[in-house]
Amino acid sequence: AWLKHQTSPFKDKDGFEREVVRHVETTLARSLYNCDESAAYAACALAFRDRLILEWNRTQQRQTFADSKRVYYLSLEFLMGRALDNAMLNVGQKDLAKAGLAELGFRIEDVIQQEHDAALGNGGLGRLAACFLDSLASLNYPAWGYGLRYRYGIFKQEIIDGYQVEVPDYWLDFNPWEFPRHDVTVDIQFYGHVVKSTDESGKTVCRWEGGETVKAVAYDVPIPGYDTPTTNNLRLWSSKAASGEFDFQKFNSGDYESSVADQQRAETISAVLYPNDNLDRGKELRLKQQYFWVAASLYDIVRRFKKSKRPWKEFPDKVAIQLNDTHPTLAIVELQRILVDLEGLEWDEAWNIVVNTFGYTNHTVLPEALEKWSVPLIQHLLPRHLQIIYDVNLFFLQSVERQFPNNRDLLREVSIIEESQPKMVRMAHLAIVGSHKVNGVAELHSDLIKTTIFKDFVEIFGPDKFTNVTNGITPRRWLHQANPRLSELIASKTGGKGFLTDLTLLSKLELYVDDKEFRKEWAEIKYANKVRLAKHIKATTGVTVSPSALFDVQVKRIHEYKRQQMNIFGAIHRYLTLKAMTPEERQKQLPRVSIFGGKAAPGYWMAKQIIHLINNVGAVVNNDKDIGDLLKVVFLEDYNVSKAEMIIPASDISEHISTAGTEASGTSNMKFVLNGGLIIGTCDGANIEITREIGENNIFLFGNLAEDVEELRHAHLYGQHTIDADLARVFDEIERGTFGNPQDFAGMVSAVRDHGDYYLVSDDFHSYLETHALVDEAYRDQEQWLTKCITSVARMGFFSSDRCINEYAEGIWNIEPLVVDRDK
Ligand code: DL6
Repeated sequence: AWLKHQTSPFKDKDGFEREVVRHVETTLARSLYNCDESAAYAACALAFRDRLILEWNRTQQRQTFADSKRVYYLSLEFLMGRALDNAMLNVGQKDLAKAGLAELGFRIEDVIQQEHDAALGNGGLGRLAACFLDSLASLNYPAWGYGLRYRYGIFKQEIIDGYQVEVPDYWLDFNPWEFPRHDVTVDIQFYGHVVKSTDESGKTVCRWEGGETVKAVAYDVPIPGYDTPTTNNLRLWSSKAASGEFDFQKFNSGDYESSVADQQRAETISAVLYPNDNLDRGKELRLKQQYFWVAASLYDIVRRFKKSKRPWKEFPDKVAIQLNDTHPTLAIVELQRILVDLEGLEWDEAWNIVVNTFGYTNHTVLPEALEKWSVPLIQHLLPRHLQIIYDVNLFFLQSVERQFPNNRDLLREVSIIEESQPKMVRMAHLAIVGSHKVNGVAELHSDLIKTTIFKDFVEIFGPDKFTNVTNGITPRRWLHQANPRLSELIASKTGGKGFLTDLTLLSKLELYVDDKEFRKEWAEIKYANKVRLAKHIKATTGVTVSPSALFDVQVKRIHEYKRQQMNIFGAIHRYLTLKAMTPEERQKQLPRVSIFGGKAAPGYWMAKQIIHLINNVGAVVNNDKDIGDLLKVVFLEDYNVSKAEMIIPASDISEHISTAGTEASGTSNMKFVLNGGLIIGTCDGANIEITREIGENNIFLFGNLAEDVEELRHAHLYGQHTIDADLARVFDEIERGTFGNPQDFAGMVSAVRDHGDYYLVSDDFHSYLETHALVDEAYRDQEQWLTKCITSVARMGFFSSDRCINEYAEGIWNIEPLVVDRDK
């Protein structure tokens, strides 16, 4: 609807081409005769960027004049992927660009492929933040994202001789999507000491002095909404030495190395993304990153608020800040410091403002991922913040004591400070105490946090402070962009592209589930997507796979709790079963391709073993003449957002098989179903709500329930457990050396067999195999399978990140969209 009022699109194909040529010849200083695909990408991106800038500026002006409440989404990770395709689709001009590029001699697909992924995140948490930015803009909410501009995003993964090798991801050599704001800088202080004094009225005043200063420089990235002029801002901070480029005095005296040392030390802060997913390592540089980023962001937010000249008590009426996990929790302390130390508010008045401003999203119950920082480290780096944390804790514990007198156990449990050696600051506790709402990311997860890790806080604050917002995904990227033909087919049956902004319209597809032509086209699209993936597999791994085989996909970070080990043990079991068959029996089996992808954190030894085993199994199985097409095992290198856009639409069945109660939500499960693939999964995270929406008949659930996990683990510890017989066969084969040196996999095997099987692989293995047998059986009936796929897509309306953002807006942020009326 907006397009007809749009003021900044290309008028026509010729207008677009003229802009591309202009950028090639002037901005890039190249002639059209040596314009390759990478130059065509650069020029095309610059041409679209020029258009975005106009709407971006107008959006910021509009939001400022309207003086409406804004939400600020603080996330240490934004896993954005590529921007050009998204920008073209969101402004509704991809077809025009395709035609224009074709006239200039380029295929749009090849041009799009030139772009480097913006990979400033590890996995689900960072990608969720990116989906949220898309929904916030598409729904016209006044919103800013704040993050760090890492010079190196998540590493690139190469597989060499079956092992993961990490390569740095320098993604900034050409990035047309960011705008350095050299005029928007903030000095960030570290170390130093606190000076106490008394003012004229006798009040104690604290001042943080000394230490060192680092400069934060803003880089802005436009976030275009879909079919709306709203273009929001993602502000990423980069660190620089506060004192300028380098120390001239040292340079002049010949001390060249130390003349640049300050500069290098400062730049280290935003140099690299920590490559851990669901793991807290407690490194000083990470804490520096966190404070650097939240301090710069808060300075910026406060500066914007102060321009309005409103009284401080109105701050929460104009500002909502969402903490994406505990990484930005220091923002709570920083705002309290600003209000009390710098603005002179009384403690209670300030604290009231703070609590009403912040919301905290928890994304995990895994103990190893819950952040804690050592008190001595905070004392050293942020001395005034530590004092504030202690005061917050004191007042909190005093109130708990009043509510539950003489309960020392409770005080110890909920204290922000853990009385360990050294003492630790529990960031989740600080985030809960300093926020007005705490949410989990799927129903089971939100229930679990209320009954396990945060149960005492529910007693203290009451249940209303704790809520659930089930995650969602943007249908623009994860359907329209990733699977354009399916998107078009859906549009043709649901009355146009409206489903892209109201995903519940997918339900209309159920009317066509028996429509022959529709079904035929649906099946053709899936097949074409599989052919495309098969080509990629051949090109990158050398393995030939048949697009008619069942494509079984597990792509996500490699983690024991996600249980890729169970998947590869299952594939070994399948291989052994096939080997034991007569050729006649084999002929009756269903061909399958087991596709894996995902990165292991560089220091996660077990995850690296899993990758190695997958590759070694592939090397054996894929070259076994007895097996042929019946089983292929492939590991796709360097899984990232743009690869996901190709892999997900090609899946028949995907695996979401975490130990029950460990995966907070998962979001790729939603992406796979939305693209017409079925899933095999445990009763965990959002799988449960997906089942409720699409129906039990359309999903393959297996395994123990979250409520049984504790008892099973207990049984393992006391030796009341025998290993599953099929799994024992698999282990025997590994130990026989069939898949390479058994020593390489001894850790994986013994974790399950001898060391408590914490992730319950053995407990779930039997039902996992049985359920895969059901998958085979179901896939043989292609007509039934297709019905399941179409029905499932029709029922996925709930999982749009638009629904999710509307829930946050209403239940947590109390913000309204700023609707744009171009007719006025
Ligand atoms: O909420 C987004 C995403 C969930 O879908 C995943 O289930 C969950 O594992 C992930 N959590 C984290 C936690 N990391 N930290 N800290 O990445 O969040």
